[in-house]
Amino acid sequence: MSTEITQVIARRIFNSRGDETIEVDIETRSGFGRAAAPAGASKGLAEVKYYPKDSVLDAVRLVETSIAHRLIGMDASQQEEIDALLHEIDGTDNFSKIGGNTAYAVSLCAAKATADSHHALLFEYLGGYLAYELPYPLGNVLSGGRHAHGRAPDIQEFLVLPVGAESFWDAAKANVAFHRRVGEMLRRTRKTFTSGRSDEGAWIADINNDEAFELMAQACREVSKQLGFKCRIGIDIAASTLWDSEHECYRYSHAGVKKTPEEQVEYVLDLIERYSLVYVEDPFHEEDYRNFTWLTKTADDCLICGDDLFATNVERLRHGIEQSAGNSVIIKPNQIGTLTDAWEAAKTAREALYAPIVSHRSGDTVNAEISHLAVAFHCPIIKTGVIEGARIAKINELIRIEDTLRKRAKMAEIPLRALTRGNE
Ligand code: 2PG
Ligand code: MG
Repeated sequence: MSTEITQVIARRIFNSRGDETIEVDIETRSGFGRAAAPAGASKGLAEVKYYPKDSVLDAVRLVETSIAHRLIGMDASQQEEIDALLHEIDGTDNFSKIGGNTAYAVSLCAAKATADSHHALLFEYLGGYLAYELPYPLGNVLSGGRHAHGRAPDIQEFLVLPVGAESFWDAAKANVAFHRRVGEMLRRTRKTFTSGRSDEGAWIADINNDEAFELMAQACREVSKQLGFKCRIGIDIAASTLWDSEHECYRYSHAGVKKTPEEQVEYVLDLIERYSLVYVEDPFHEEDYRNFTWLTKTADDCLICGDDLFATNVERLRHGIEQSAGNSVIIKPNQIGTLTDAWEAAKTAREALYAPIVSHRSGDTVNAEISHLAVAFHCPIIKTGVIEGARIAKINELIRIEDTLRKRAKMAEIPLRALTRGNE
């Protein structure tokens, strides 16, 4: 069995939004890997640059002219060496020369080719025998903000987390039931509702934030009762997309209001209390570590998660950890470029008792590597959609992983006191 790289090919394909993205194939003497990169719509400023001159074609050519020949002959299992080489060829600190998505596709592809060479699944190869915990799926139910067009809530995502589920299958089923229930409620109560859905498969409706919370709360009560275990609600405010840096305020354009940073803090805290939110992502803009710290301390039974804040960047994460800003972090490998960098961020988070949460992107592919990363990186939660092809692919892959693990499979523990006190 040999993991020596014999061929590297890159091409353009389309992501779930119909945008071009890069796909890479790597052949080793004993195996084959294929990986493609996703793309965000609400991107953090600290994310790496996706492509050289924003051109996927340029990225493909770069792989052919400057990367492939350097990889051929290397050992695909030497992940750190491969990722260091990508950094060396690029030479910038944000992958602006070769593109972070180019790096990600190559890096992930090397891991997949190695796993295949060993006849192992990706999570087994990366995580070994000790990777047997399944993450809870954090599912997107209602879309707003930059993920919707026209009239929709200002908050980007209204999410469900089936915290009481005892298996991944039950958790995934709960999210589908929840999503369906919200759809039925919208159809019953809103004449203008067309059953439209966002890129992530979440409903888009002409409702405001308050109405969205009420719908979510009602669905939460009903579905928890129907299933006999607890579901909880979360949100991704994606506050950087609401932030007006010139006037230093958050603009809720649908609601027609603006909030000062102090009002935003009060608003978020009130939402957490009123709807017993279990998860709040990016409640403040991406440079506001100070308010993240305050909220984390005050709402100590809620996951306060940094996505744009940390951008899967270990230095930003360490800066946050020093100030106890947040208690969880979104891990989107293409925000940082390589598997080694993403793993470093997840490991740093775990060591600081922050929950690492692997996440999809709004423009994604039907590939399901993040499902494997969630298990291999010991993430208690995976963030993805409830339905829609690219999301279901990730959910179904976790169902397969649970099946493969059989009796060893176990749900991961969500690090919140309120949850360890039992299934309230
Ligand atoms: C987010 C993500 C995924 P995008 O903000 O968390 O839901 O969105 O991929 O558009 O950055
Ligand atoms: Mg986000």
